[in-house]
Amino acid sequence: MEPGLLTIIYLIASVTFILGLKMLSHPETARKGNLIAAAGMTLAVLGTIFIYRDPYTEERLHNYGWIFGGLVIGGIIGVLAAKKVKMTAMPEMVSMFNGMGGACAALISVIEFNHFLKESFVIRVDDPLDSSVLGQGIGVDYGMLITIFLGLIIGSVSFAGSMIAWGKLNGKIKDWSFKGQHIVNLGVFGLIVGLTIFLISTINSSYEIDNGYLTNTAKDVSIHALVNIHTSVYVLFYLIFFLSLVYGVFFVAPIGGADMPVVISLLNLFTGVAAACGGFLYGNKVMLTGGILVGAAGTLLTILMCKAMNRSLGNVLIGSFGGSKVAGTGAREQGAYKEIALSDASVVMAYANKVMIVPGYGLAVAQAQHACHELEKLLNEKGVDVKYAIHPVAGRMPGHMNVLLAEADVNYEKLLEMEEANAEFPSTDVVLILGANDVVNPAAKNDPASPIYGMPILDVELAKTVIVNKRSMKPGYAGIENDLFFQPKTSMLFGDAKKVLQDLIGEIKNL
Ligand code: TAP
Repeated sequence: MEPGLLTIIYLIASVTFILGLKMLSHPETARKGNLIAAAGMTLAVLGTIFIYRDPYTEERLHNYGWIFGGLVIGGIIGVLAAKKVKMTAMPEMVSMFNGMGGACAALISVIEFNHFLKESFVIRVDDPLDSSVLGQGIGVDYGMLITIFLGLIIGSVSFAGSMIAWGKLNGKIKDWSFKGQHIVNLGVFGLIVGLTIFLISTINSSYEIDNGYLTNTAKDVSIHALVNIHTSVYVLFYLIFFLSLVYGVFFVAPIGGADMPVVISLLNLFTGVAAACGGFLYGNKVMLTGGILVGAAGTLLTILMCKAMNRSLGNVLIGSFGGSKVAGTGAREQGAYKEIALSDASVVMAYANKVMIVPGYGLAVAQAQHACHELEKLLNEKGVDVKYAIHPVAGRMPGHMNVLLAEADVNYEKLLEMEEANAEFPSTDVVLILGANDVVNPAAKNDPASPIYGMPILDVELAKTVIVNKRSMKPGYAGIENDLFFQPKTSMLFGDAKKVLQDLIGEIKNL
């Protein structure tokens, strides 16, 4: 049972998780929110290690060597990974860490399944020799068994899927699919569900068949020993484990690269639910709360991202958007584009009333956020009103641009969300696009054959002049050409974003 102190600790930890999540929704409070939630988690972990008692045996945890060994090794890996990771590789890391959560949940189920067979039945047998006691209170704890299987299946899918997502995001794994894959996926899923139902009923019948046997035999015979006769129980259990891993791979492998953020957020949801199963198994309220919060946050984020791209979740999972196939405008003849010299670009901006900067993935690659802020300040000194138009999926993770610009101390008030920015473009003199591509691609509005058709975009072409900075005419993440670059209003300013911004700053200073 949980002593009162532990209940209070868990309550405090749960409150810090909720507070932390709330604070993460604003760049100014995000760091603090993260620290508060981490402090709450530390408190919950220490409380569990030193105060928690097993609900059946009333024993405290005792494997301190293993526990602290794991904590230290995991802590060191976590700190090093967090320090080393580049901002552009954050989605990969999120995916990897999410996968580890899924693996933990699956392993908890593996361990608890063994405990279940060994202990859960026996605990309920008061006296195997007294036939009057047998049959009363003995039986299969279905709630626990179903939770174990849910944790196993969801955790394994989340682990395997996250590993594939990780490989895709860092370019090590290519999109992979075969004809009829969705049918095969459905088949594997059906098999997992069927085997699980069969196994649960097998465990139940093992007990019932052996019930009479138990009544007539020696007192040392435990149900575990009887269930153990059926090694097929274990074989089936590990088969379900294996098939769930296969399903995780098959589920994520065909999904296009540009849809990975939605998939990662969906896998996050899975890990949350799998962790909540662990909390349920251990009767651990803080684990349950943490899992539910992760699951809820993952659900909301998945819905929000689908909305930002104007697509249904089904379409994301089956549509293969952003995959290796280049469709739509990619095949069309684009005509000519024009370039603008640095000096001309600096004059156009310095004498504008209003400049809107559109940051994209390239800004993060170039680490040009500080130079960008410097340009903004310089233009402000010249009386130019400068704002930023933030597309919800610009970059490679939700909030990527917000985090990047917050790092350079850009005033949060200057960041306009897509709808606000779109309302301001008609009154904007110059749009400066810094390493963005898909999020300003008009094909999303006017080319039904395009894989990004239907995704809301920043309507930059409504402004008077559009300057696009990128290094070449190569496509962006979705792998498709961009009509915007060939429009009469648009001029290309080629080069690495940081270098171009520094040069622009130099030019404007000399005006
Ligand atoms: P992208 O469409 O990927 O375009 C980025 C552009 O930056 C590229 O065309 C590239 O052109 C340019 N670039 C790269 N390095 C540069 C550098 N050093 N200096 C200047 N430019 C550079 O980016 P976006 O417009 O931000 O759109 C994001 C895309 O990623 C969407 O398709 C979205 O669905 C997807 N996605 C989003 C997320 C989230 S949640 N944000 C996660 C994963 C994927 P050059 O090579 O010619 O320089």
